[in-house]
Amino acid sequence: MARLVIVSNRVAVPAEGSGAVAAGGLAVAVKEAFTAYEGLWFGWSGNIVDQPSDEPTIIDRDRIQYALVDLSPQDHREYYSGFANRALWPIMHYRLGLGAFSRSDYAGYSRVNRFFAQTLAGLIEPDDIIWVHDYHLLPLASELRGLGIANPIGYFHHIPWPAADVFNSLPASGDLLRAIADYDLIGLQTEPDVQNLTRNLCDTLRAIPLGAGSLMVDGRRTRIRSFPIGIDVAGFKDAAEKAASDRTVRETIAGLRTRKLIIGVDRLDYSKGVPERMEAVDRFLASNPDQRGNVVYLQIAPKSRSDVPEYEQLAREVNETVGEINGNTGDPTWTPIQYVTKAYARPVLAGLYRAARVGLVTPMRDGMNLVAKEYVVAQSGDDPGVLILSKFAGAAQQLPEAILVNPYDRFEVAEAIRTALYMPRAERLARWKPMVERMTREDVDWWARNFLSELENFRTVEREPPTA
Ligand code: ADQ
Repeated sequence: MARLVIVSNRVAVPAEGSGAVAAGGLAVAVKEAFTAYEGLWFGWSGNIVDQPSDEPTIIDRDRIQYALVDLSPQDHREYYSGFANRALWPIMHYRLGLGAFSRSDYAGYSRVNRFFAQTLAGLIEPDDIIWVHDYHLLPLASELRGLGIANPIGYFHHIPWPAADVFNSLPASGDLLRAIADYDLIGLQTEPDVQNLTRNLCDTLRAIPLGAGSLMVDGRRTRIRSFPIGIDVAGFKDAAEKAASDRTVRETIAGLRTRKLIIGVDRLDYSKGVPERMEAVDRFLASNPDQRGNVVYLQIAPKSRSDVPEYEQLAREVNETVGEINGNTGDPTWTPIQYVTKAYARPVLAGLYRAARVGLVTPMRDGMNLVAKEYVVAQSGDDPGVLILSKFAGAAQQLPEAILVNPYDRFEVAEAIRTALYMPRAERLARWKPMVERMTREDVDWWARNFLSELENFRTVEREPPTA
C-alpha cells in the first residue's frame, strides 16, 4: 500500500484505545484521507519546551504513525502567534488594519518551517506522497526541495487567498509566492481563490499559464485548483437524528417553549463576524417588536488564540455587546441572546443545529465555513430550518439556495432573519433539498479523494533534479 504523509501545524492524536479521531475539520478530513493509504502524520505536538529535540516522538496508533515535534517559547511566539496568526491570518482574511508584521516573527516562521523540513526529511521514503495543510507551512515544500526531497508534494490552503493587492501588502509576500510554487499541486477552497493566486503569480513572478490550472513558475511546473472541503455527512446526519436523546439538546428544546431558535456556532475569531451579527439580531428585534419574546439567539463561540491581543479584545467586545443587548432589550422572562463559550461534542452540536429554525452564519470572510454545511445536513427532511449565509464565505459558492447576505450590512442581515422566520415550509424544503443533496455528493471523502488522486499523477511526471 502506498504511503501518505500528512503535515499540519497541529496533530490530533486520538486517545489510546478510543479508535476515534479528535473532532474538528482537519482531524476528520485526515482520517478520510488515510482510509486508502498507510500513513504518517507529522506536526507540532502542542507542547512548548525550552530545548526542543530534533528527534520527533513517534506514536503508532490504528494503522497511522504520528511524528510529533515540540516548539520553544520563542518559536511559538514568532512562528505561530506572531507571523501565522498576526500577519498571515488577517491579511488572508482581508483585514489589512489588523495585520502586525515584524521581521523577527517572519524569521521565526522561516526557522520553524526549516526545522519541520529537516526533521521530516529523514522520515520520507521514495514512494511517499506528501500533503501539507494550511498557511503555517507555506514554505515547507521549498525547504524540503532544498534537502533533495523530490516526492510529489501537495498543499491545501484552508483559508481564503486574497486579491493580489491585499496579499502583496505583506512585506514577505514575494518570498512566499516563490516558495508556494515549489508545491506540485496547490488546492484552494474556491474558484475566486484560484483566480487570485494565479493572477498574482502571473503578474508578480511572470508565471506562464500552461492551461488546465498548470503554471510554469521560475522553471518549475505547479498546478492550482479548487477543492472545496466537505464534511462527514453520514456521521453528522446520524448524530443529528440521535441527538434528541441528549440531555443538553432536550433541555434546550424544552426551555424554548414556543420560541424559535436562531443559532450561531463559531470559533471566537474576528473573521467570523460575531459582534456584527449580534448587532444585526438587535436591529431585527428593534424593527420587529412583535418578535420580542418569540425568538432566542444562541451563540456558541469557544475562545481561540487567546494569547493574540486582537482575540482578547474581541472577547471583551462580544461580552459587552451581549450585555448591552440583553440589558436594553430583554426582560425578566426573556433573554434575547444566550452566549456560551464551551466546546460541545459533535452530537450535541448536531442536535442544537436541528432544533434551530435559523442558522446564522455570517463571517466577514471565510475560506469555506463548515458550520454552514453542518447546519444544512443536520436539518430534518420534514421541517428544515433556513440557512442565512455570508456571501463572503467560501461555502456560499456551493450553497446558493441559502439566503445570501452581506455581513457588513446589519439592515440586510436583520431583514434576512425576518424572511427566514416567516418562510413557509414549502419554500424551506425547496431551498434545503438541493443543498443537502450537494453536500452529500461533495462530502469530505470526495474532497480528499479528488485531491489525492490528482496528487498521485505527479508521481509519473518527470521532475527537475534537486537544487541543493
Ligand atoms: P475554522 O476557522 O475553524 O476552519 P469552520 O470551517 O467553521 O472554521 O470549522 C469550525 C469547526 O469547529 C466546525 O466543524 C464546528 O462544528 C466546530 N466548532 C465550532 N464551535 C464549536 C463548539 N462550540 N463546539 C464544538 N465544535 C465547534 C478553517 C477555515 C474554514 C474552513 C476550515 C476547513 O477558517 O474556512 O472551512 O478550516 O477547511
